[in-house]
Amino acid sequence: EQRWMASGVRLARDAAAADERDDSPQFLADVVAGLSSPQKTLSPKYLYDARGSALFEEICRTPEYYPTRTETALLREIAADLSALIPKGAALIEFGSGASDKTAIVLDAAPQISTYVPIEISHDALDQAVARLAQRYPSLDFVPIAGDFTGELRLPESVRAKSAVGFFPGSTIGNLDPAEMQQFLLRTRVLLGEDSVLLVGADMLKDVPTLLAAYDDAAGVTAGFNRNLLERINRELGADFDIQAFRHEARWNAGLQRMEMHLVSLHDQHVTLGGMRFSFSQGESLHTENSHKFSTDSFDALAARSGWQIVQQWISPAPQFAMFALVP
Ligand code: AVJ
Repeated sequence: EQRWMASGVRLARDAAAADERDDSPQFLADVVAGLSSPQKTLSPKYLYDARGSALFEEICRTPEYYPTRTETALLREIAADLSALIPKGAALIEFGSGASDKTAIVLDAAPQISTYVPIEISHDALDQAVARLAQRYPSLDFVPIAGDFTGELRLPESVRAKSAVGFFPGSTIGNLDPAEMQQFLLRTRVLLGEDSVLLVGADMLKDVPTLLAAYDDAAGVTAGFNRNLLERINRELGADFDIQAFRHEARWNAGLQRMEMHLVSLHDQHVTLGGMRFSFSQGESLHTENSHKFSTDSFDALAARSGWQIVQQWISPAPQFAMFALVP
């Protein structure tokens, strides 16, 4: 037990060290490209450094941010149904596992799971989650993967030999663009194989005030989470963003059925980064995240064009949040 735990944690750290070398030039290139486009934009994956991951956990505890507690309650409610879909000896592969808070609900309901494969971009979050779950599930095998779940992934042979159950909760899928959602689902079908099941949590369309409040909580935690991206750019890339000169804004985009987070410049200003100068005019925004909201029809259409079909679905009472079970 101690042996696999130690090796699992070491695996994650080795990957972390490799990633830190490789990530920084990519981060710089992505930020420069994003600040150079007419609508300035940054990838939401960069919100999740150690501080951003901690702030996201704090968002989940605000009264306004309903998705996490709604999905958690839904998972508890349907745990026996989920267990019935999971074969004996299966590997549970979680995409963007974060603190792995919801995983225990599935693991408790489905003791037939032999292996847990968390895939997470934040190395700190991954290490902490594995250490915590390893104590609670001493006979479970852990194969942590530190990395970006939208990138090219390969599973070790020991995992590929097992039935795969994909787990993608949190409506993280909603952070992707429609083309990226399709690409992720197509790749995941290849990764998990023909006999797999993929469990996807998706936040549903609802009244706009509920959505706006969820992405702009009164205590300002979401605002801090959004601004942390600028702090990270200053820290890691040596930029000189004046953090106080940007305000957090949550917007509902009705045409594209998504919540958007922006950082809006309070006045005309310049930012320097990597020897380049970027100008912001007063009121100009930097777009930092999309959270698409779904209907059963829109999710069904997404699955159909991405090589999957819905075999079962569960939807909570309002505020509606859904869990979809997909098969190839
Ligand atoms: C966990 C990424 C799905 O989009 O609702 C929370 C992130 N952003 N508040 C979401 C988030 C602002 C969250 N995801």
